[in-house]
Amino acid sequence: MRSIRKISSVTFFLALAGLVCVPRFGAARQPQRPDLSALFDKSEVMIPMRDGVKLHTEFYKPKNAAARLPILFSRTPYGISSPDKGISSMIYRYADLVPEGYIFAFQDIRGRYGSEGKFVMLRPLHDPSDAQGVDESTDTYDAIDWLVKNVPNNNGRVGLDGISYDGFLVTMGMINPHPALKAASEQACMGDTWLGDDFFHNGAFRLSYGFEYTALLESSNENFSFAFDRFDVYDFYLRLGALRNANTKYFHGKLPTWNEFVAHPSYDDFWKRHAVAYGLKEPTVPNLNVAGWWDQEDFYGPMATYARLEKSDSKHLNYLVAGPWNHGGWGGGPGKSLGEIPFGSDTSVYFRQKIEVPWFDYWLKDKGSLPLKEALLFQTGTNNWRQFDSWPPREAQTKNLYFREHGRLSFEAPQTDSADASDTYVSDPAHPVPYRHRPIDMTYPEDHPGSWYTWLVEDQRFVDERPDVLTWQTEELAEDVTLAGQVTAKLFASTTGSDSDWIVKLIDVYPQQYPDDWKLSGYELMISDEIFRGRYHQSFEKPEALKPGEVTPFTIDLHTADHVFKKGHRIMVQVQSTWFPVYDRNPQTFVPNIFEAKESDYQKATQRIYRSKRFPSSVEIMTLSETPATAGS
Ligand code: PG9
Repeated sequence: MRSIRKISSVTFFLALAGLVCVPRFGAARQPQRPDLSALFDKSEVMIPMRDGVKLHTEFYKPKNAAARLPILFSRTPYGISSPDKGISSMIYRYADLVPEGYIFAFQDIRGRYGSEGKFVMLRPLHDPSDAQGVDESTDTYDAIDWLVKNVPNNNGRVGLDGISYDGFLVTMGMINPHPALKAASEQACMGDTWLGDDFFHNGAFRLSYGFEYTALLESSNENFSFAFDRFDVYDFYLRLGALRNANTKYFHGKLPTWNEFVAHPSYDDFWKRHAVAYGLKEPTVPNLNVAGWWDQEDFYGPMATYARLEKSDSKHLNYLVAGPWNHGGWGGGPGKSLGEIPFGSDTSVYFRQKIEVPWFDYWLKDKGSLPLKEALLFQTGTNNWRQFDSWPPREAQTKNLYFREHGRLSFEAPQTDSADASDTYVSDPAHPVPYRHRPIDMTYPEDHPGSWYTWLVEDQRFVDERPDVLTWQTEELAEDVTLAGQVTAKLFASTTGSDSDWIVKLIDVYPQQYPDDWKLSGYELMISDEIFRGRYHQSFEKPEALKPGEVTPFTIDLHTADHVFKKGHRIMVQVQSTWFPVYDRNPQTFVPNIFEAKESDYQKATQRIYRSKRFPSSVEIMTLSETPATAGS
């Protein structure tokens, strides 16, 4: 395929582990790190699966280990081997576990890098009536079976750990698990790529992510990077025009996942079978779900997986940690800040040393005690770790922040029904609102630190002045407001078009004078956010046109948050209809399939957000007056 070039896989893990400044798939600057190779004996094997396909695996045994040791196992599509054939860089992700005494095993999944077989993106579970069927669950089972039988001096216990795609593989490994699997930690697994993770959110297509990630994984059996003809991809995607041009101009029908996007724009069985909820009915092994509050890729997944398993967690196997991180930010580096936002302590080090190490030591080595009771969350705004018995907290109260006249946001509902109790803007697909400030570089740049990793904490002032972004905000708060739990937008809106996107952002506005950190003066920090594609207001399965001019209620899940809006700050809500190019542009004219829309379908529309007694648009938040116990720092 033209327009793509091959790049090294090794940076993915280094970047995830915060060991290099150029993240994910870019060319690595050599990290400063201890050389762990002298500590291990490396073995490289091809492990046969039940259908005869062999998967490339490396395992690392500590030299001269006196006791039998557990195996920490991680599977990945991103390539396990170092280019120099030395020690796998994946081991540096687990540097804090090394002194504890673990055997580390890493595996290339089916069809990727050194493994045989065919790669299938987020391969769903096989049809149970097919006795020969394979999937990531059976592959994990077969690999664990081989490892416990063949790796010398193992203690018969295996832990599974992984972030993102590797976290999805952990979750699949928990379905019909091997008896030797004694502990798992799914971290930022994608729970549902149509409802809330990488590819779609509430039916809105993640254009730049879907485009670049599909090219990355499906152009070859190794990572490839789409070669853009310009730095600012906002401009690239705008020139791409209608979505159907992606295949016409670039992919030519050769990328299976892109073709699936086109074939399955709505929430049909294809997406449901890919969602982890499909196969994961109850907890099977102790599992630590890990999420980052500002994860730009997979925040929905770990929170939904935790919530789902919690419903049947009678044996107390299901746990949750959420911290102030971007995607995988806990896996390396200190985690002392994200973008401009400081957290007062090394939150990622705390996670690795005080939570992850004790977690695996407890289950795999009978050592110590569990580092958390149920849910351990980092409260942003106050920068504290806090323990919860349940998440969301049962004792939280619901309050609504109502959109009011003159851009005010208030806990008091509107009392009148005047005809003009609404605010309006024109949404123009030809001039979409950028989701981060321009120039917008590609998702995983190779040669410079990209801004994808921190866009969720960018100062939202960069769109404040746009006429197509509406803003409501409170007065300066007279006392702290503790948000703990669910955030839900309840919009009453109309459009002159017949389809529309609604984006809602809940923002913490810092005081205009902020001597603690002057560069944060007046900063607008997003706490919760989400998009909703209007055509799905009745059903995610069956899209329906909106009736032009008709007031329609939209309920948008903005997920959970644990945040204190401090005294002297303000709470702000913004609403807009484009967030480009991370999301494609809604044509604003209803068409059966947006992937097949024509250029002429993309039309301006006038949007109206109501704020009357009858149509009281608001953001509902869960608040706490009591502060649960602080856990540490
Ligand atoms: N978020 C990545 C992903 C994208 C799409 C599917 C699966 C995973 C990742 O970081 O692995």
